[in-house]
Amino acid sequence: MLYPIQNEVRNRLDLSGIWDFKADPEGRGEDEGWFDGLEGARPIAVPGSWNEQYEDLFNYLGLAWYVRRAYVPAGWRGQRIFLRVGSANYQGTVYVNGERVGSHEGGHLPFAFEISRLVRWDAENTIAISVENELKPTRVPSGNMKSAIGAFASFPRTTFDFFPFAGLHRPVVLYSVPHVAIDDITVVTTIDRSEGVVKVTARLSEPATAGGSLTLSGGGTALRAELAFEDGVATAELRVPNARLWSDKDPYLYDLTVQTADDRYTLEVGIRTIAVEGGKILLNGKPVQLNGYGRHEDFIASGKGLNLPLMVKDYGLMRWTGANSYRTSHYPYSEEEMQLADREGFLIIDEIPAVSLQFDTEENIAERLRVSLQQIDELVARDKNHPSVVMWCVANEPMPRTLDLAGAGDSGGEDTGEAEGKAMLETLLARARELDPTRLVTIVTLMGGPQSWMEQCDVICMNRYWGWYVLGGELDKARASLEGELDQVWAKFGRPIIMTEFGADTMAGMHGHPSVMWTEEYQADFIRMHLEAAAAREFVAGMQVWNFADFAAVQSIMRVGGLNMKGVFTRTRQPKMAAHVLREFWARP
Ligand code: BDP
Repeated sequence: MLYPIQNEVRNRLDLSGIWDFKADPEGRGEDEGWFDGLEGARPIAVPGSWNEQYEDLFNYLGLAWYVRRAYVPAGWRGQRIFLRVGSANYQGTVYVNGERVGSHEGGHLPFAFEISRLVRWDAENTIAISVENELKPTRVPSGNMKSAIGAFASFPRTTFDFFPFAGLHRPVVLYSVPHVAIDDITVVTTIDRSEGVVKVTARLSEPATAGGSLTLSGGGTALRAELAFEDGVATAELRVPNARLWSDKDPYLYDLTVQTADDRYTLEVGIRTIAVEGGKILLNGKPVQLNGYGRHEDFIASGKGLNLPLMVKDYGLMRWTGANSYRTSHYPYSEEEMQLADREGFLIIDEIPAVSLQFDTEENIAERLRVSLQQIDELVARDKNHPSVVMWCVANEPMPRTLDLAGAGDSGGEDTGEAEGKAMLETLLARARELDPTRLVTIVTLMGGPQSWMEQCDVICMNRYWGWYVLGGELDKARASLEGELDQVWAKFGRPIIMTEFGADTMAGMHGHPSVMWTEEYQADFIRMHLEAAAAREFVAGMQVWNFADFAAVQSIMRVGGLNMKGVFTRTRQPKMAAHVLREFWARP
């Protein structure tokens, strides 16, 4: 799943823009041939969520159609042509010139179909994509669960705390490649004293025997190796003397080019290693702290749609607070986001959309397992070459049937689904580790969940809300509970701990002296308390505040105005007092 690029042998045409759009609540489009064009269509922006573009579509999660026409440039003739969708949430189906080409499920990862035989060279081509985002118990993440009925039910009925935005969220692109193309590249870097070792495996689109070359350039270095493809696969190793290592402080990128007789692909490569030793995470053999945020792809009007100016601005704001890290809570972010992280030196915990996994019936668990494994496969295939990605996260807050909020490690003899959960979660961890033994793997755990679910994690990632959902308003007691739990978990596992979530809803502009819940003062005190507790513990290897910015959640009595207000910044990116506390801790000269 190489990112489509433009060079002298490859082409790329971005179809972002205004498309025709029509909701299809009765599912008539396929029978009525809507793929040929939409009657009574309205304009819609791609990328973007439909929910934020039209008021009547705000809560619409059913089927909808996107259509546009495009020429394929004549210069692409003789090449293989693909249509690639960056993200269609949740299920996307592609039609070209009236023919159904294929479908993809899972809302946050790219998919591409070859359309060479369908292309018209002498006329415009009609491209249609239907997208459907129904909430279902078997999907990942799940919705419309029976258990969600009751006083804490939300609308829409998600199992997760963010708005289920729908639509084409990332660019749709046409691209072309030579007939025998470079299909995949895997880069693994290690360090041998002052040398950087770059091991590259390249795969062709055919099992051919062929020659090729590999070059690495940057910082005055230019290295070359031969590639001998057998059965379409070749490997080579380059040793970079006095390598300039990639890190959060110096995110140096080399250019790596794979060249074959017909094709050429260049990607940016950072030479770095990531490992764990005792209570430390080691980047290039040296301890590093992962300070930053849990985030969301979320903004007014664009919804979950790729928003490049916002992305650049957010990196600036994160840096301003001194952050060097974030988690792609709770789904894979755009490829553009990952590229920027490589360039800006952010350390990423890269997460699949397995948020709030529940362990109810055997059939549901089996289906969610299937989808989650597919998402791990696709995520690793997409992101494996990003130096910024240091850890795979295979689940956020999997949910036992009962919670042990007092932290006594005892469920009172009830069946919490611990065994089923452990089996599924360990299967997910094993898959990520098998696909990529060079990175760390983890599960982000829920407050009061079974500790046995952490056993196979390289890093213990904990979401904890001492002082908010538990002991709200009592920060002294909250601190004692937090410290007690951190010490207990360290004593038990002896592995680095990252607090992947801690946060307090805060209404910007609301003040209190003394500070009370929801005021800016309370959030500032709450965050200070957590950072102090962490600073006193060497085994805490990272602190990620929940959340970077206020974001759209679902409607419930817990979410004022449908927003989760735990942001350190407002939804329009103005700092709350807490941002200054973070600067004090993280951005000190
Ligand atoms: C955690 C979830 C996160 C929520 C957060 C909260 O991981 O998605 O938004 O709590 O309640 O449980 O704010």
